[in-house]
Amino acid sequence: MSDLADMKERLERFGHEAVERIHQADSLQSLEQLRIRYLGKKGALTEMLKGVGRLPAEERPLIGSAVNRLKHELAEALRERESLLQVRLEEERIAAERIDVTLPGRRHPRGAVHPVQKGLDEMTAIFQQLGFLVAEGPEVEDEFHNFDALNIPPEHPARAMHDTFFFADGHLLRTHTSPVQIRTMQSMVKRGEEPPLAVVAPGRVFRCDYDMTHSPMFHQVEVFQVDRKLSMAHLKGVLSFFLSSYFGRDLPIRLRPSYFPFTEPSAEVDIGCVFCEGKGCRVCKQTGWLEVLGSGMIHPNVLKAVGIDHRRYSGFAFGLGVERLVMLKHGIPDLRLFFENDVRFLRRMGA
Ligand code: 2U9
Repeated sequence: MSDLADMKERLERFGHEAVERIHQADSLQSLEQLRIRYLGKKGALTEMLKGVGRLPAEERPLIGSAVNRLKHELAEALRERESLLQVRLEEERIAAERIDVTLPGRRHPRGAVHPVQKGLDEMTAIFQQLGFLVAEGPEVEDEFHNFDALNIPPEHPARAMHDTFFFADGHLLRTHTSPVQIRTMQSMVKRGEEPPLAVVAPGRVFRCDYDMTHSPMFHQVEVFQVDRKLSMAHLKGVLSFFLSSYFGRDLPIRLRPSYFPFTEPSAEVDIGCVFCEGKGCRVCKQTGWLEVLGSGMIHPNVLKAVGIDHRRYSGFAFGLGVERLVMLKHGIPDLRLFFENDVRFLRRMGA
């Protein structure tokens, strides 16, 4: 075999092998390595072309064009393989990103208003319906607004350390929402205005007390109205409307004489037992009545403390514990259920 034929054969074998390797390259990286190996500056084909220059003159055109053809052939094979690998890469990416639209959706558990907040909102709305203004105030109070202005003197047991959370500087966590009423009346007087004034004060209150039926934090709704010639009859009318609205049916109510420092006369308010309809059961201790709130005519000293003339004006007031009323309405047996945040309870209550 002549040198020329031998050279051509080796060239062809080399070409076959190179094309084969290119076809087998399975990544763009390995393909790039092959491109460098064959067509790079120091690549095999470049070296071969340099070698063509050293051949006898008559062999140069033949071998030279064969090397050039091979160079183009390999370049074409590299391009082809590259676009194939790119398509494959794109297909893999799409396959990995594919969304199965038939999968069931992920459920986002829906939140709900806490039963205590719901009760508070419902109660507040009933008084708004009657024309009462909603008032809110600070949870950290001073002794004047929480006690003195409400005719609770310094030696009164309600001021003792074991009932009230005090701060070192003499401030305290309000033990009722009455200070909101005091502040509302004060700002009315400050504006140079006179009663009538009708306010509902819903909010969080704090007492250092914790057992089966007491939580150190609970909620109150307090209501008061000041005007000329208000009497216990007006009090009873508002109470009766409120309690029947909240419980969603006509309820008998009764007032029993009682004592609170901020009201005179004072009365505790009962409703006919919602569990036995007044026939007598375990919950009402066979009395047929359930105590639901405290009330009375605003004490003259309270009106004096805020600068309202108690000879011209009178007022009624009452306060209720929201948790207690929500428990009675929904037959909830234990106060602590409100604060444990067990979702089974919260869901049952409407979540
Ligand atoms: C002003 C004057 C008087 C509000 C009143 C009660 C009676 C009462 C309790 C019910 C259960 C508090 O949440 S509870 O523990 N409240 O018994 N509250 S009279 O009297 C006021 C309020 C504001 C200016």
